Amino acid sequence: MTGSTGMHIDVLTLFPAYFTGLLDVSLLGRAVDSGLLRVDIHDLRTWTTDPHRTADDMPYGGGAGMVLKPEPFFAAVEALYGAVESRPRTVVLTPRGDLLDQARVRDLATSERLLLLCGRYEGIDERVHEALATDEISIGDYVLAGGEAAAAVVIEAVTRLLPGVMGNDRSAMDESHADGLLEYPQYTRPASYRGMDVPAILRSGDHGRVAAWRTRQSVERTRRVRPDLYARWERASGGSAAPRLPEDGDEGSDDAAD
Ligand code: JF8
Repeated sequence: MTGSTGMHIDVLTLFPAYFTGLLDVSLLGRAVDSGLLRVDIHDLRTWTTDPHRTADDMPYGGGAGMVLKPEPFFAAVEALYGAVESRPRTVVLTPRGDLLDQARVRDLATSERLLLLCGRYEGIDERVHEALATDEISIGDYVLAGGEAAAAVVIEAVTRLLPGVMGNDRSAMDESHADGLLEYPQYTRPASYRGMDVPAILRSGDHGRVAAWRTRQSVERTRRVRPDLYARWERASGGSAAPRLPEDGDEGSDDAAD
């Protein structure tokens, strides 16, 4: 890994096999191969001490299910980072965490090192949250069986922001006025497929009108599908690019104009 631009991510999990393959393909594989990203997956059981390598125990106070013991997490952190003073950004993936959004992803992407802690069963002993976590993050309001899928989401979202991982087109676009809006519709060949035509404006060669059409599609789609994002974008941008469209069903008038 390069010292200046690379990121080093450690993952603590009871299921290291979950990440097999993930780091070999596509964007993540390329980032690893080009030295921009290093990911070390660690089996939490490495830091258990009993012959059965027990990582969980019954919850104090009773109740169904098991809780991950604190000792293996603390031992792992001490083994991986030595002095407790020099610890990296440590993210516990948990349904009760802050909802992950792109601002948080950008923030995490500025770290040189990340440690991702994955729980299972009923979760992780609270003392791990208190003493080791710098961040508690949830990827959405639905129930997973453990933190691994959420950790994979964090790794992918962060990696695509690392300098050199993606093309410059994308980076420029992320900073543009369209930041915070949903994507506009994309088409490729053929121009007509099973009776469905690519909007004529996209084939007109008029880059100004194409850009205006795309912006309007993004704005309108966001307003209809994600009013929460739309309100935030309007506040952030002053609604600069937001001339109101007529209601649903009138979108075709754009295309007819060509
Ligand atoms: C878990 C450990 C999660 N958005 C999310 N839904 N569910 C989870 C999650 C995370 C960790 C554990 N069950 C046991 C669920 C996140 N992040």
